[in-house]
Amino acid sequence: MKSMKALLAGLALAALVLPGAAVAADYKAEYKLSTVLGKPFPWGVSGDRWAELVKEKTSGRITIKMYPGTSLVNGDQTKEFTALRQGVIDLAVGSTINWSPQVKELNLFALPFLMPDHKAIDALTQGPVGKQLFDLLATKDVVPLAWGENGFRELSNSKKAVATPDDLKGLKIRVVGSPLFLDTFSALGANPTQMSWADAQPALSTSAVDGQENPLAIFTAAKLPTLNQKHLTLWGYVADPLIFVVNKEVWNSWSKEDQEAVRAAALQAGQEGIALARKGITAGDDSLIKEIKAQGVDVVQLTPDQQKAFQKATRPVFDKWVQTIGPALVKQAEESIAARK
Ligand code: X2X
Repeated sequence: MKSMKALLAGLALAALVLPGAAVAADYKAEYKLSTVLGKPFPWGVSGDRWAELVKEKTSGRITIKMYPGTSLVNGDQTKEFTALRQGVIDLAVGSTINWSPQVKELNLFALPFLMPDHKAIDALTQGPVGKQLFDLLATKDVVPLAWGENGFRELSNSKKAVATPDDLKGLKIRVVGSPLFLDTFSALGANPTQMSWADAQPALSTSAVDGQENPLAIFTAAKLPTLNQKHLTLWGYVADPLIFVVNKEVWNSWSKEDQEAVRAAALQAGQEGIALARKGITAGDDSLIKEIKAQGVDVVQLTPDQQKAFQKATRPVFDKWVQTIGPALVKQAEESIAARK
């Protein structure tokens, strides 16, 4: 009896002296973070930065390892969200496009010509639309923490300059795994084919497909001009935000203090990542576009009238997908964009 008391007193003392150790006992030695792209792509830099900031802000209590190439789901980007829900993935910095097969509202960002500029993206992610989408994600076994950015997706191909929908006729274009993209490119008369990013690069290099669409930071970092992509059209038809999330069970296993550290780290990494994703592609700083031209790529910047022709051709697709996404959410998005500063 006496020794039991002593033991309990000793345990209580240990808990007082070593609170960190007591908490850390239910923590995993390492948490798995999924991304499609690693460094030096802005996407990979964001994931890496999140991991680094978490380590710093939790004094090493939480260690995150990044798995780029969506390797935790064998490269199948469209399975990432499901794996995250199931706990196969602990955290992710994921694309709205890749999660849209499971979360149909995320197709919002792929509505052709919804967002005219970067401020329009911010009006959505930082406004009521962003909040509604986070509330929705929170009902799906994940805790959304911050927005990042993949970016405006520009069109490239190996065959010819594209300035009108007619120029796209018959071109074989690799698109991401969301049916909305098939509809958009079919409406433009192209021949879209769905594949993962991992499959896209060999398909471009062997000319199994003629073209693709991705943000300019990816176009350059993946060296697409060396994969026959000599024609680029700046049309800004859709933009893809990224979302920082944690699996809910994992989140619940952390102390309040650590949860807030992980959230603050995500917000900071997200902000830095957005700045990086926009570097060199704005009116104020178009250095990346200049760099692309210097690589011998023929760059077509659509005039507003030329852009309208693409918008008109894809309007039926926009209208069709409003029904899937939800008319109220799309209306809120259009209002937020119209009111942007
Ligand atoms: O597959 C793509 O095109 C990429 C890398 O941009 C996404 O994951 C959405």
